Amino acid sequence: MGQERQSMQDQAAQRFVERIGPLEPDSAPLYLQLKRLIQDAISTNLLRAGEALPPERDLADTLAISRVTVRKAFEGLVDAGLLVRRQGAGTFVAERVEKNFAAISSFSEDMLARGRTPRSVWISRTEGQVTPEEALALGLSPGSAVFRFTRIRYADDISMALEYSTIPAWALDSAEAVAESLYDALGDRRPARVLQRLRAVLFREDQAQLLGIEAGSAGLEIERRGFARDGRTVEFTRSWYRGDSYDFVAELVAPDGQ
Ligand code: 16G
Repeated sequence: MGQERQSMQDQAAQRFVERIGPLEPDSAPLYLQLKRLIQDAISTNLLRAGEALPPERDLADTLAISRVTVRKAFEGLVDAGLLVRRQGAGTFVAERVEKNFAAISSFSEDMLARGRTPRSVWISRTEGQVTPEEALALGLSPGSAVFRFTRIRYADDISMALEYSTIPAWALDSAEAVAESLYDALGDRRPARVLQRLRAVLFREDQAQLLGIEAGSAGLEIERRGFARDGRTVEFTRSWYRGDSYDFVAELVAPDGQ
């Protein structure tokens, strides 16, 4: 490799290190520190989706650490879905999933539309009686029967969200009726109109463990109340989306006459 090209690559690695910030030699293991620095830079959009990372060797030289340490940090971030490797081309910041807020869609539909495979791990699937909070959200009388579903949602093998859903018993034949997609199981009772509330959240330890992310990571909680075509409330779901993987996009139009 020509000296000139090598020095340009060193400069690129140097600029990268200036952006993500320094390692601290005497604190946590270096690969964990590097992983955290890159992760923070992705969460805050300092590193953009699709951006190339410097080659492992250049980054190792610039940081004066071993290449194995850099590789370990990169591998952790590839496993977490934040970086992708492309054969022969290098390592890149993964594209974030853009969720359109102008249309009602299900998690499965969102993922399939992007060529990803939706998958869920069930935490619980139960039948019970409404809690006071659910009764208010679903407009049900005390004592009404509901189904509750708690799932970890994945795109391919990357964890994306935790979802806690409560569905009134009239809307489904049984809890087992929900296989992969709740909206498929609801069929023509799936929401035709929804009300949503968004809130910034930090993942608790137990939730972070389920998603394989660090406790305290930033996320977005979306509370959805869904109404069937006949006007009845058919869904009360709290979705906790990973803040480092999702962008929420909405098209807004000015009111008439402006
Ligand atoms: C989405 C919905 C959630 C719904 C789920 C159904 C948002 C914010 N949340 O995650 O309310 O229960 O899709 O997905 O859009 P499924 O049909 O794949 O189970």
